[in-house]
Amino acid sequence: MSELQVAPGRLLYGGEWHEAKSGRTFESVNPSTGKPITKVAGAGRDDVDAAVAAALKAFTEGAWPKMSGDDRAKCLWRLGDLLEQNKEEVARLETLDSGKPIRDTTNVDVPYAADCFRYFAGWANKIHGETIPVKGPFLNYTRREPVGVCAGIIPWNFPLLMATWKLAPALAAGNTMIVKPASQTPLSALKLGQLALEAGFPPGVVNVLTGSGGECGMALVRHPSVHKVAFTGSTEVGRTIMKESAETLKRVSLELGGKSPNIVFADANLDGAVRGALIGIFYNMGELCTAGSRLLVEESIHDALMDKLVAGAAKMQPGDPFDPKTRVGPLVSEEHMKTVLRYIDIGKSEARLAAGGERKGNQGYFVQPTVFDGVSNQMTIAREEIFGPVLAVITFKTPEDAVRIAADTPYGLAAGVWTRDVGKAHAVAARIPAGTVWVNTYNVFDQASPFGGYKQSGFGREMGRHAIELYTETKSVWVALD
Ligand code: TAP
Repeated sequence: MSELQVAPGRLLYGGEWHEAKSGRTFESVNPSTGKPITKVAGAGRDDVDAAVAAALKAFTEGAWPKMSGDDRAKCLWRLGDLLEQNKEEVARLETLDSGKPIRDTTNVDVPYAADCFRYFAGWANKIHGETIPVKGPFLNYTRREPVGVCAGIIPWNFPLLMATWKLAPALAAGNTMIVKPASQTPLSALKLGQLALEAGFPPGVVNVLTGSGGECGMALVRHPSVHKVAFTGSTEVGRTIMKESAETLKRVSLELGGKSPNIVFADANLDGAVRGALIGIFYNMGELCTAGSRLLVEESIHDALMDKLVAGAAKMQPGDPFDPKTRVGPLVSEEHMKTVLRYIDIGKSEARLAAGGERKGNQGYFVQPTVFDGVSNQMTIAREEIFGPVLAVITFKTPEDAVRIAADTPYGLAAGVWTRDVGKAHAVAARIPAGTVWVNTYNVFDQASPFGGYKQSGFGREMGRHAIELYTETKSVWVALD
């Protein structure tokens, strides 16, 4: 892997690479083998102070927020192009660090990230306010201005893409940002920082700090000169971030966990629904906030669907993520694998194991695609986010029943509805409290379409014009006309 140059061991801020002030480093581990890949710097509070100072200087004194939207757009577009030009290297890095299959990092993560930078390049010169017809001899208009220094705190399941979803709109709107990747998967963010320098972003505009959530992440959240925190990760950490941000009243957006219902009605195209159920839960090893982890099946088609589902799950055995044919790789870490296996044990005691249920091999963190049947919505495996390849099948009798079970969760990130009845599809989609509802499909995304959660899945919408709103403030200007 010598040709994978990722500036390991260093932090990016103020346009330069720095050692951690404490000299601390930590290892990033290859989840396919359990062996270390490289060491990266462990940023502490002093490093956060230095990076925030650089980002603040770039925001208050630098060219970036004052630059024309056209010029900002050119930088964003160049970064998209550079990602595309370096697609193979970035995809390999992401696969090595996270265990995501190379076919996904090559065909989804990197191209989607490139597209996202280009999409938001298109917004950079279209961010404007309104003229408002107020009473009296006044001209009143609004301006949409960047928020300031933003911190993007990133999970390990889509390391490059989640960093991009935050950076692209923040930069388009004229903010500066510090990205903190997850400790398990720091490498693609470092690569992104390197490409951002090459794309010509001024010093201090794009900064990357590797370090632990408890220390580096928390220092960013508490820092008085960080004006906004954009977080994707667990609901538990999201709650902590919200509490800690209250002290400095930061703008906060949270994309959190899910326990998404995927509802199959008896009139659905059964093969399509089974494909959707398999992709819904096993894509990205189930390490997906939108994972369709509760499969709600109308009672009359249960047996027919289960036969196909179990056969499909058996075909999705995990394997070497660098093999282009592999669709399911290892889980991200030993700790996470143990958590998932613990949930599988709980499932075995609560419900009927229909497929999988074991670790695969004893090297790397591979877990078989697992299906539990006869699940009730009150069981632990139906209530808690497992974030792994574990599906809970629950039956229902009527559409009312389906909607009630679907909504009976603290989460509200996504849902799927499978039916040939167009009226039922729209009615059910309207009644499910979730930020995204897919009808006769699952896990499709586009940078133009807003994404985010209801309830304990968070708030704020990433992507589309909604993301520009997340990264701008509205100023109202009054001008006396007499
Ligand atoms: P978390 O453990 O929540 O970690 C996410 C990020 O927060 C990491 O960078 C982590 O750093 C950092 N962090 C941890 N504690 C922190 C603290 N006290 N203050 C500031 N930052 C802190 O989540 P994860 O395990 O990486 O990701 C899985 C979770 O993310 C799942 O719940 C999943 O549903 C959710 N997720 C949601 C979405 C959307 S869009 N809603 C998308 C992807 C994932 P360290 O790595 O150093 O701990």
